[in-house]
Amino acid sequence: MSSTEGVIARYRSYLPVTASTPVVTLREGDTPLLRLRNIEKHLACEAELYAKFEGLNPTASFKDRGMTVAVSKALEEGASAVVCASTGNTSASAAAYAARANLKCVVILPEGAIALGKLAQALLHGAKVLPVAASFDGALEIVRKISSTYKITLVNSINPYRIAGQKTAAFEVCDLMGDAPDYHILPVGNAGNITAYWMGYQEYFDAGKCARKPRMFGFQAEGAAPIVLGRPVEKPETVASAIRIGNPASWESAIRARDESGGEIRAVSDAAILEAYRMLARMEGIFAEPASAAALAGAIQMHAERLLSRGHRAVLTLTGHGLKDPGTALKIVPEQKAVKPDVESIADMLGLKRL
Ligand code: AN7
Repeated sequence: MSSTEGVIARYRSYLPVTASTPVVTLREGDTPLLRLRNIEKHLACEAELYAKFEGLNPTASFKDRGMTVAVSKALEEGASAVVCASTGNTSASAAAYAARANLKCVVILPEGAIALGKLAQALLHGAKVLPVAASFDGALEIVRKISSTYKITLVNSINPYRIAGQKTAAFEVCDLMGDAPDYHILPVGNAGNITAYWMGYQEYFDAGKCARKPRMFGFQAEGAAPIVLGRPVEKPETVASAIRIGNPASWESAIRARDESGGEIRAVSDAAILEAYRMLARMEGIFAEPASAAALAGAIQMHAERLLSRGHRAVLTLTGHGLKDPGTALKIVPEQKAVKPDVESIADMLGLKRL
């Protein structure tokens, strides 16, 4: 079936849907896999680096792959409302898919900690947005309790339908490359996505659709690295607000993905994240959000340790679009000053030579 019909239509036989499941889709998935040749050259990296740019999903993050399945199943099961906690992207995606399904959507957000674009999305799609004076982890705790006590369906990634939908990204990587890569590198927050990719690669391998499985390398931000530290972080802090998470819900399954694949979960600094963020934009024309850039910061760290060698292929998931968080971009570029609206002085300033 055509890839332009969304991930449920494309990968139906791998997903927990039946002929009677009402499919709620915005035609998510089918995102590009882009070779990062300029960055390879700049780093003198002999391995091939590819970016799976998930910022090109309908609400501009990878969350849409899981949300199409979670919201379709919620509708099938007769729900009238969905709820999630979020660092931003889950709320934007839940709000959009709920709008399309005529479901109410409630989002509980850590107050003042959400990138502007994501907040605008949730609000404009008509979600009931409730900021709380808590971290993401505190917000998730509330959502768990509400959904286990009241009639409202949880659509965070503890909902297994979310993970099922998100595993389709691994299928797409294999379909596009002809096999699984040697390494799959991605940011880790609540740890749903690393869980989902590993599930996807395993299922594709078992189905004979790929001949190998990648080593999974997950990267947390240094100030929000509970899995790396081996204990929850009470006050997670990082410029990458999407992964400002101190007690990931899918902790155990992330560790399984790491260990079963022979991979690692590591940390990268905010400085390295911002450097990678800038590199993607300037060297490759890819505007990804800061959390996504943690994947490239991770690849750079692996390259420095000579983990990526000639003949290796590494896929980096760039989880969300940079337009979600224009504030961070504007903070790290030179301030713009107005110039005189005069051709001669602008040409002078640019050092242009006359024809
Ligand atoms: C851009 O939206 O947790 O490890 O509430 O938005 O699967 O949590 C977002 C997470 C990486 C981490 N990159 O993925 C939320 C939320 C971006 C993200 C992650 C998120 P997980």
